[in-house]
Amino acid sequence: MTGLYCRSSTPASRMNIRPSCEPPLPLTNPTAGKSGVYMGYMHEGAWHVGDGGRGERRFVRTPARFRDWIGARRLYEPEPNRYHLYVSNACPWASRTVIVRKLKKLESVVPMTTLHSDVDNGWTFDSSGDPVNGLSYIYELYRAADSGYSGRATIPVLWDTKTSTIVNNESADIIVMLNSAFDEWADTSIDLYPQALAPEIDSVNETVYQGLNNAVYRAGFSTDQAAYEEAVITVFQTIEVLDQRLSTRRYLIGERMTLADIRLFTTAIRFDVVYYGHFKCNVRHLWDYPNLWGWLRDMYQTHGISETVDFSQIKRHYYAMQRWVNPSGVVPVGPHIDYLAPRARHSSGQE
Ligand SMILES: N[C@@H](CCC(=O)N[C@@H](CS)C(=O)NCC(=O)O)C(=O)O
Repeated sequence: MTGLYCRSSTPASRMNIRPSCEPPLPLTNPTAGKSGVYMGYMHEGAWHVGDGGRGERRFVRTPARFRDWIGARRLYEPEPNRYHLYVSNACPWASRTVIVRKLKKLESVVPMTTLHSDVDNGWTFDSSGDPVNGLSYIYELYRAADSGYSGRATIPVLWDTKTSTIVNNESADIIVMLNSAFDEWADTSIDLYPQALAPEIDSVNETVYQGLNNAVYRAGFSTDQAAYEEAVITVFQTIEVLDQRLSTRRYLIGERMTLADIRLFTTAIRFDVVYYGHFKCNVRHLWDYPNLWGWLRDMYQTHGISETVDFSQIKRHYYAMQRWVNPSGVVPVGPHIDYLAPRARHSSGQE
């Protein structure tokens, strides 16, 4: 199981507890940690250190700024090796794009650079650097795309090497593009967003985004008791609804996997590992919900998906980098979860 077994000689590993990450320090990205600044933000083209509004009483996510589209007869035409994807395996939003790129077999069509989970001045390239523009930090890409950019320097980023700009930095858009814009070179036997199902997928996506994908962050980043409680209640109400939904079908929309499943998966696979503890979403574990738990193992065991999940990087990124949530940066040893347990679900969704 990727990342669940640590070979380093920590006290926990010597006790054969199977810790799921490296010790918290030193940082494993040699270029990271130099400034002690983990995240930062851009204001009018300049990079600013500090949390830049993290630790607010109620967390409000800033909408993505770049929302252009790749398509035939558009400014951004589909072409192999023209666009570059910047991601991190720690990030649930970026991981959506990693999974869709993999399932559509676009690895040689849309090149990708994976940033390290250890950040320093925001997302930081490792010692091999940015292969496209030779940069050191993701915020420099934002500045290159818009010299007056104000906002957060988030991943994923879909970069156009031809016009040297950011096409799109919203994962919800990028996965729709990856699903069909490159079909001339992709695996067309897989369609994760069939037109006939689009309204239902969109509707489930909205429920999952408001109630889970973003609500776990609203819980975890809140510094206000009432705001936190409201978010956690929303999270568990949504989990109940999804568990119920999955009692009668294998996937969220029915018998085929769609983008709705991928958008839920990247949050669900992080739930017991980081959101339960670090974001205090601890009313119940996800494994306590039989249908959701069966669906999660089913997804994880789908060919190609588990390779995109790196529990070690996920835990380090949240626990060691989000110091406004976890000031010590200490990363927990557990939990040990068997995502490879048999997933014999039949089409009704039941095990
Ligand atoms: N709406 C964006 C959100 C992306 C996002 O928030 N990414 C996080 C990483 S998990 C990030 O880069 N955060 C940096 C920051 O907020 O400064 C998407 O879905 O693409």
